[in-house]
Amino acid sequence: MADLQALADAIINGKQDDAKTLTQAAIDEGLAPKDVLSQGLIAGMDVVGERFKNCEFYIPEVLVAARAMKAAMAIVKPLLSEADQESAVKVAIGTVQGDLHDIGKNLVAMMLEGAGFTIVDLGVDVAPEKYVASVKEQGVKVIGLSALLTTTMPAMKDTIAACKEAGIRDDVVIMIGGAPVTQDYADEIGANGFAPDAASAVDKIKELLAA
Ligand code: B1M
Repeated sequence: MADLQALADAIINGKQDDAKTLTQAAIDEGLAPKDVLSQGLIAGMDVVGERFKNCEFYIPEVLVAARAMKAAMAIVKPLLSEADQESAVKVAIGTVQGDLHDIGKNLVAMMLEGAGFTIVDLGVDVAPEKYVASVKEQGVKVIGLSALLTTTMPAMKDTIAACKEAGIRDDVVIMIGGAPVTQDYADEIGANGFAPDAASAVDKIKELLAA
């Protein structure tokens, strides 16, 4: 019988081959792909996020877990119905204009993907208009802004201003983060939320979407 707990454990322990084998076995046994995703893969990444938040896991453990998740996702994703795929909230994430740091941004993107969100990765040095276009053209519901330089933090404010100017500010949740960023800064520039690390970013976005 398909063992979704073993699949979750394979994700937690970053065992890529086991994750792929157990995912394929569950699918071959006739389990619904969305159950394999939610009760196996996402359940595993939830534990990874929790351990990262509690400092029981560090960045390397998160990266290998995310890699295992990605490998297993490649099996499940094509099998998800269109309805399942469309119901996943789209998050556009990028490092703001002028800033090339992407390690933290990628970690946040991986954790969000692990939590079941669909990620539109806009990359680094992202101009405000690109975020706006992702909302208008790709149905993005959450914008995630990452900045690692004090000199590029104002680009977060500019992006929020661009969203207002384009008339889409009320249609999106805007999340910010990065080493120099604080909750006070989020309040000051009118972002919806701030998170200090990747695992908290997942919790915060869920909280903001539920509000
Ligand atoms: Co740069 N750099 N760097 N750098 N770099 C810092 C940030 C710096 C603090 C180093 C220092 O001086 N001590 C300093 C900034 C000073 C400041 O502004 N106060 C600095 C500088 C000055 C520069 C340059 C200007 C150096 C130069 O050229 N003179 C230059 C700028 C280039 C540019 O961006 N235009 C530069 C370049 C680089 C490299 C290219 C060499 C490289 C980046 C490689 C890459 O990212 N692909 C680099 C690196 C690696 C660093 C340090 C060493 C590490 C950053 C990192 O990846 N941390 C950094 C010093 C340090 O932090 N010790 C430094 C690990 C990562 C997992 O953490 O990104 O904070 P972090 O992400 C966390 C959280 O912040 C949060 O979750 C993540 C995971 O838990 N988070 C979010 C991040 N984004 C989030 C978004 C969210 C929510 C949470 O919601 C959307």
